Amino acid sequence: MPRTLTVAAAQLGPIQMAEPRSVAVERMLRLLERGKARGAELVVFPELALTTFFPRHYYETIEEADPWFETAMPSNETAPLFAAARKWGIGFHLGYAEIAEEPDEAGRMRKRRFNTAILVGPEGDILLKYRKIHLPGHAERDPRRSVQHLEKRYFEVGDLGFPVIRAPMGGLAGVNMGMMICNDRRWPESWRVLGLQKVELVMLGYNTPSTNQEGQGFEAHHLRVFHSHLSIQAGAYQNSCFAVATAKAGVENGCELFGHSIIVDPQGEIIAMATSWDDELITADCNLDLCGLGRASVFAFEKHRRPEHYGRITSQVGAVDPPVWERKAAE
Ligand code: CDT
Repeated sequence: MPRTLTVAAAQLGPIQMAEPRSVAVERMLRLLERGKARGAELVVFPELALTTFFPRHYYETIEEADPWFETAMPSNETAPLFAAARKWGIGFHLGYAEIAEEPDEAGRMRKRRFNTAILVGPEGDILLKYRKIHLPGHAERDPRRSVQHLEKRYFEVGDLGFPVIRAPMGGLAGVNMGMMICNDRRWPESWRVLGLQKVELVMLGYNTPSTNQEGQGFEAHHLRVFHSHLSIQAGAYQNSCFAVATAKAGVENGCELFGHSIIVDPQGEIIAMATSWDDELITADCNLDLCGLGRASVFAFEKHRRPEHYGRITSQVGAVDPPVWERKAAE
């Protein structure tokens, strides 16, 4: 019997600033119901799924942005998602902005803000939490940009690493599941840390502008989606896992985000893709045994990895100049 899990990417169309969480949750419940009808056992919602992508808006004090954050999970507003998961026996992945009253690295209790995702099991338990590590953008208002990307202002770097959990999902007794969020997908380090924990299914949500907002050189529009897919397909292939990558798409208060949510198999092939930039559910039956092929051959880590030569990856952040070649004096 193959170990098959039916997964869904529940892409969301735009959420405008004025739209309350209850509207987003109502739309997500409809997608969950559609997922149930199509046999999905695990539904993946996007990054910051409950609100507009607020880091594009500048607030002088960070506290002014607090209304975009959740202080509890579940909350009154999100409880219906947990109830639906229990009623239909479906797991789900949800991205949201989190405020936690927690000790920091120095042991000081304070309000901490993260770009977070959780994995909820079919009985409504939170099985896994991840806090985004690769925060893109900038911390101060950038007058050169027409649209801001202030994730470095509103969020701290995640402190939970890239965790993987083995838990029952759908009809399977144990599935190795891990998460990353949006920009993390562009960094092979994120994938490898999950791969080193035998991840079988990576879930990720994203909010990606469909044009380059930085205005530092030309980037053709089609490359935006290409780079997203390239990163996800490479990550899945090189770590022999499935990936479900779900967008928030469409025009939010004049700012366009691309869709093209995908489900990718361990060969790196796209096995389902969204075609709209609106609420849309795509599904795929994932035979998790397919993760075994790469792991037993080209990506048998235990046989082929050479960590003694990878020191720079963890000891160095920026790139350094190589030595300059010089002709050796004739002997
Ligand atoms: N949300 C998020 O992380 N977005 C970034 C935009 C960066 S622009 C290349 C992303 O990597 O998609």
